[in-house]
Amino acid sequence: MTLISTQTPTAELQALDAAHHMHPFTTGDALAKRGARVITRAEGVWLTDSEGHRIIDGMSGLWCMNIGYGNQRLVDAAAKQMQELPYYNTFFMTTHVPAIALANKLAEIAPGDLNHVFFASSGSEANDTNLRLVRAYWSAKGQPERQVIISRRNAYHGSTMAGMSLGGMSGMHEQGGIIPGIHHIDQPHWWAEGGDMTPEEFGLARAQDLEKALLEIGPEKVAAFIGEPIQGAGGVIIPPATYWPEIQRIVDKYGILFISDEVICGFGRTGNWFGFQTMGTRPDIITCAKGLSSGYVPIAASIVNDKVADVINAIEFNHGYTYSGHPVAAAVALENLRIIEEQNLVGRVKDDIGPYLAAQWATLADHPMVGEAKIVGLMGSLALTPNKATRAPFKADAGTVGYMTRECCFGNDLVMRHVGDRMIIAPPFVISHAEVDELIARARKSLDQAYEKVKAAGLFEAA
Ligand code: PXG
Repeated sequence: MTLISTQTPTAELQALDAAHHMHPFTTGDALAKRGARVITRAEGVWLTDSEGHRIIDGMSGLWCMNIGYGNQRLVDAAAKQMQELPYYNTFFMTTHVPAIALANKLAEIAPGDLNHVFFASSGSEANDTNLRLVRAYWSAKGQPERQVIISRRNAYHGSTMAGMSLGGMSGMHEQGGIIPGIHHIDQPHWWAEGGDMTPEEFGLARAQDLEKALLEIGPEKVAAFIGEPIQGAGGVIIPPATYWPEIQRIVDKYGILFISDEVICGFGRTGNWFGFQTMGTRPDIITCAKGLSSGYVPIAASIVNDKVADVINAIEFNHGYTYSGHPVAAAVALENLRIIEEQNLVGRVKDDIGPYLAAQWATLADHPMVGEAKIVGLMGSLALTPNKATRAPFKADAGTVGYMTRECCFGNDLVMRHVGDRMIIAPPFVISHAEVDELIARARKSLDQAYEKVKAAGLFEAA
């Protein structure tokens, strides 16, 4: 076996990667031909690849690297915990200090009576837990027929069977189908689906789809509603202001449980500790992952309110993972939360770097290919269109122009993703003003290059 290291030439690393490594959400054959970009180091908001390029990470890895790369305190917290107690479980009447400390910290940070924490290792797992929790809750309350979870099309809740089924990604559903008892309603995506309605009218109408679905299914069969405060993987879709208050009204009226999936929005991304605080809702359960540890180690959590915990704690909930509350992961997450508090990073997103990025991001709206530039906290999106007035899609398969734009970003050493024909960013909270300027300059350059290519290919036309 070849000795593989960061000294190995890029082409060789790429060939070895293609030979044995299967990538998520990737056509393996196509990637093998092109060769994957090999990331070797990172510091702050900067990635370095095996060819020495310095890349600005406008996506915080996968929406998780909130405190920035290279934080020694997290390294030390992991090393210390590994020496003291690298592993023990929390089954069979045992516990350990990192799990106790992190659960207490989360109960302190989460507002109201969101006081009880069930640990997992990924957002998908935590949503699996949530699905089992809400069904166990109703069953324990003598209403086992309450099985259905209502979610939204184009939502993302994970990639396990339950996470994928809760999510509303048709491309995932097509590969093997979904589990029973999940019902999807339409999303509050005004730009693409709002037609002639005002955003406010549309937001209200899409929220009222929840009530329609409840009445169609029968409210006595519905266990819960799940939603991301702002859809992330769906394209940073910021709902109209009328949407969430109406959802909360309906959830309250029918007494179903409400799960806020905070995997992306949680821990400061929207300028508050949780996205539901930015949207003004009152969930019973929240899903946390990613920013909980800033991605340094895998850890996730379901935080549930007193109402849910009172019922679940009275039964044996037959559920749990080997790594629920893993001590090393919990110690790292705790240190991450301390850093967020000490450096006031949530306040920084709300009052300093968030507004600064928002002002720069808004300048991109004058680009000929950008229909709107929207942002909340540090998650933003650009809607690409050949006609700003009609919000028309391009005369090409959906995502063609987005992909062409992403390729230009890639060439300019900027990680700015595309979802269909939307461009999205979610940079680390520690990004400086100068780094925001650099990000915006690279984004504009990439948009300019893409615009020329799109015109040259005859695609700058409404479908
Ligand atoms: N809920 C939400 C809202 C997410 O964004 C998950 C659950 C699942 O978490 P895990 O840790 O199981 O991946 C996510 C994950 C993308 C992308 O392309 C987004 C996610 C994951 C992978 C890719 O934007 N979000």
